[in-house]
Amino acid sequence: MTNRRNFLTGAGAITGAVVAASVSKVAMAALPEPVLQTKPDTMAPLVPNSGRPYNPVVTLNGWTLPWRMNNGVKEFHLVAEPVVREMSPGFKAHLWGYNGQSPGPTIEVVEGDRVRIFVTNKLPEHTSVHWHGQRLPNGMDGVTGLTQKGIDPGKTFVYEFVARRPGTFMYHPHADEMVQMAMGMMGFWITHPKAKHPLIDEVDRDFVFLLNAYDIDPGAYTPKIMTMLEFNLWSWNSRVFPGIDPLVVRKNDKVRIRMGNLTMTNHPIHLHGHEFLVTGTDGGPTPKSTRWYEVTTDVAVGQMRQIEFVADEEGDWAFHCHKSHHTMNAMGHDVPTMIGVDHRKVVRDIANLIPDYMVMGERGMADMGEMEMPLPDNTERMMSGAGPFGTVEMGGMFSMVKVRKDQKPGDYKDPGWYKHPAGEVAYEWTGAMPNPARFAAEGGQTMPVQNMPAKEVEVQVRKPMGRMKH
Ligand SMILES: [Cu+2]
Repeated sequence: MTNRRNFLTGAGAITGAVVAASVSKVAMAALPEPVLQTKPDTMAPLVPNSGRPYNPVVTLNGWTLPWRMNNGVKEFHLVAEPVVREMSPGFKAHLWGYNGQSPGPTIEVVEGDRVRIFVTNKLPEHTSVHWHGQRLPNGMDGVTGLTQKGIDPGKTFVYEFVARRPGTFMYHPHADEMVQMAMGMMGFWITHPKAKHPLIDEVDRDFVFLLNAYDIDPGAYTPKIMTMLEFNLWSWNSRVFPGIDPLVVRKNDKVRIRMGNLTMTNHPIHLHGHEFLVTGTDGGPTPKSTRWYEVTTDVAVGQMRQIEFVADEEGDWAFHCHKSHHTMNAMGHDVPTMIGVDHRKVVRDIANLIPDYMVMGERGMADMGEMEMPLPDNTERMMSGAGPFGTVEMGGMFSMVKVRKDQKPGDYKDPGWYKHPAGEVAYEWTGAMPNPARFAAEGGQTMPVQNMPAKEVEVQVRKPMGRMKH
């Protein structure tokens, strides 16, 4: 899957283009030329060519916005506009975003930088940009109606402030928020420390992505904006597995991953094969005395978390949200739980009438990963991803951390599948099967029930998937 695409196409793929149409050329003359991106590829880190140096981040399936230095001020130009986002190969969504993509480009600056951001609105309604988590003058906080007038369609506003504290931040509209965030308007912001910081370690790899969610009916292109709970596409940077690029690292690299949650529910993010420390939150780096090792960290709504670990175990390690419905994509069918129901006779009878008839789910849902079901155009399959041992049966918020000893420093190209050393893959047992030893029941110790049901019932587990809306 990832091999089908060019993982890192380099800075050359960032195409400069002057925004045309509703904003006049004269008005734009004094502004930095907006840089647009049309591809969903993970772009090479943008090494700073002016200002203080730093180790740039890698935005998963995204990119960093170039800037212009103007008398010591870093000038950026964001264009809020409708965009087409390929959420995974062959599945496109009509979203709103910035500079050609959703999410918008990552903004990277250094603690102490004076930053000026021009925001041009090419949406059909007003907008604003809130710089989530920043210390800044109140009037630069971007809350429409409260701290500024909305930016009307065709207008450009200027935000200017000093990036006062190092850390992990986000940006998003604070105008018609429910609609604009449901449509994909958001981006990441990193403020690097200006000098060695006692709580911020230098790392070899620094990845960033936003947790976001959409409700797009199978076959449709545009998200439903009124949805509060029943989202059906759980994405990282507006991509769903198998469209999310792997996080490629060299063995023994120190790795930092920064995540921000702009969905309406929490996401317990889980890494296989390694333990990590939460080294930062929305409020900046965490004091060392508060850190403990985990393999799952919950990222609540509106929060940011940065995790760090040494990648000292080679392999293809799953990295995903631990809510199982968040590692599946949209499904258009009503699927009752069929586990344990033997349909064979019924199917044989119906198949006599309807030759293509099939039943889903009587052995679990894994068959769905392999079945070539006819789907409406532009529909992401519920779970897929061709792995080295078959279908991965995942969707949504799922990727891999690929740890390789021969990966070069600074090389983020997908190395392909891990080649397991002989004897290190789970294998089928073909020897004799001894009879299992079963313990005698040790019941009779529970507290007596007062009102016993008239007849004993054996409960059948029914998975909560009535409408397959996760
Ligand atoms: Cu989740």
